[in-house]
Amino acid sequence: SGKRLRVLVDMDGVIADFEGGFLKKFRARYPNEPYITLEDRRGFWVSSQYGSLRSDLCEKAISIWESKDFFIELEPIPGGVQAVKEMAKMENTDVFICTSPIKHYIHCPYEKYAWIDKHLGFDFLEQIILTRDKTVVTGDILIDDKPELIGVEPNPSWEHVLFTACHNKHIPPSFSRRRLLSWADDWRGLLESKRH
Ligand code: UMP
Repeated sequence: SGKRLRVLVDMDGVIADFEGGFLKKFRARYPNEPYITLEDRRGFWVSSQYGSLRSDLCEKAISIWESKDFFIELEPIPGGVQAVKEMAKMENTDVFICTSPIKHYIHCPYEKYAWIDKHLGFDFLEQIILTRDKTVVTGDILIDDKPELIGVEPNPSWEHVLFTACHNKHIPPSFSRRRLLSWADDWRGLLESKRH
């Protein structure tokens, strides 16, 4: 009522298909190594699950997203780009893309900007927040597939809405946390629920 709504939208796993892009490039680069299907993914950290499959697979997994062109070539998650464009055009609504770059910084931050330019347009570069700690960013909602968002701020201003991904879909429903099952789910209703 009278106030603008600030929506923070995560990038990897929410609008850009990190998991699909990873698996495709891992299999292409390491055709003779075992891999984890998207159906069998558990836990946010791909590197941890690969490392538990066989210890040397942890660094092989990391080599994939540290490579040039990994982030820019990620496919959009179905409906995500359209939803973000639509919410950005809504009255009294500010949308920011809030994403954590990897610390191997030679390609990733640049390619995240290039991806947003390519899929959401040059003007959307104004809306990018790169941070490793999302708890210090203020907003009304954060749509993110990472189950645990921790940082230096113990009481973040946003409500974390868990976006369903292959790695988190087995986490049991919780009364204290809402989910968005996909971009076909009712994200408009979610935003409306925060305007009161
Ligand atoms: N990431 C890793 N290791 C993994 C999986 C992902 O470093 O096993 C990176 C990729 C993304 C970042 O840059 O973590 C996730 O960012 P957010 O989706 O939390 O913004």
